[in-house]
Amino acid sequence: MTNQTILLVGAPVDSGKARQGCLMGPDAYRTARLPGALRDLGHDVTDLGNVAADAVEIAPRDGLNNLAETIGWTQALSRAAQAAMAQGLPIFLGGDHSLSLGTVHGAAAQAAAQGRPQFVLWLDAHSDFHTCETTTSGNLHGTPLAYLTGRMGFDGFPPVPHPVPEDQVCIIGLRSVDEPERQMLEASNIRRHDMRDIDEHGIAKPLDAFLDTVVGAGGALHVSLDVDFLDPAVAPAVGTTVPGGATVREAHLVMEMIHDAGVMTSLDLVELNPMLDERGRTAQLMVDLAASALGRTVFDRPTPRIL
Ligand code: 6HN
Ligand code: MN
Ligand code: MN
Ligand code: MN
Repeated sequence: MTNQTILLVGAPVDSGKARQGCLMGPDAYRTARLPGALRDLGHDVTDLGNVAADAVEIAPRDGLNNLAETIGWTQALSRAAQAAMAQGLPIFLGGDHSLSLGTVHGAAAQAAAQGRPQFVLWLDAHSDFHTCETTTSGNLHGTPLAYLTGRMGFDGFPPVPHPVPEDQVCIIGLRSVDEPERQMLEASNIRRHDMRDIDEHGIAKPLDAFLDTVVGAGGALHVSLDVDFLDPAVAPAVGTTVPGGATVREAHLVMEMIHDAGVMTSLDLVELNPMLDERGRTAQLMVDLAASALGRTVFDRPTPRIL
């Protein structure tokens, strides 16, 4: 396989929801040996350390939690994403899913500068398609796909000059969608595959169709992997578990197919809360999935170390 230049960018974002702990995610991935796992595959890996949020002053808004802080992260991570993408393939070590407000914003700007269409694969139990007006939890980790596709209702956030076209977004793993999200999704061209769809038809077919579109368009693909895409039985370390998620092999197959398509240009690992983990097993699984997306095959897998 071809060696890639990989930049690890820590994004210890914890402002997107009430339960704290995702700020420890970047160090959990380092401790679970993400850099070593990628170097073992022959990649050139640089850890750029953690990004810090911009200081933003904006009046709090009723019903929205940690608005100023989340805007500060969005600005800082958009810049960090653009800078890292000019050097290689960034992996953003989250942090909760509100970090994608910034990472995809920056990725889309970089793709536009290169004249490439931006595609987004969202692996999640949730659609994260609320606006600041429709959210009932007030948790901004439930909003990035609405922001990034250019919806109204994000006053105070950076403008979105390069919205990702709806038909270039694919969500896989859905099993928890709020009513306003459902209505907006049904009125949209976002491609979406819920767990029933996966049960009936398998995960490979819809993914293959999406990847073929990306390849055909010469697109840049941002992959956003939420821990809760996985079944809570195998990935307990997340605050928003929903039963009935992807199996270990389904998730690896997704990552292996992404690698084979050769189109991934940036990756988020989000929502890991190490406080909720069991002996690091969720962090380890996320590291293994990232390795699959970067070329590890079944035959490369060593006998697991006993931790
Ligand atoms: N995530 N729809 C719920 C809410 O609070 O808006 C859950 C959001 C989950 C966010 O998956 O990153
Ligand atoms: Mn999410
Ligand atoms: Mn989720
Ligand atoms: Mn194909």
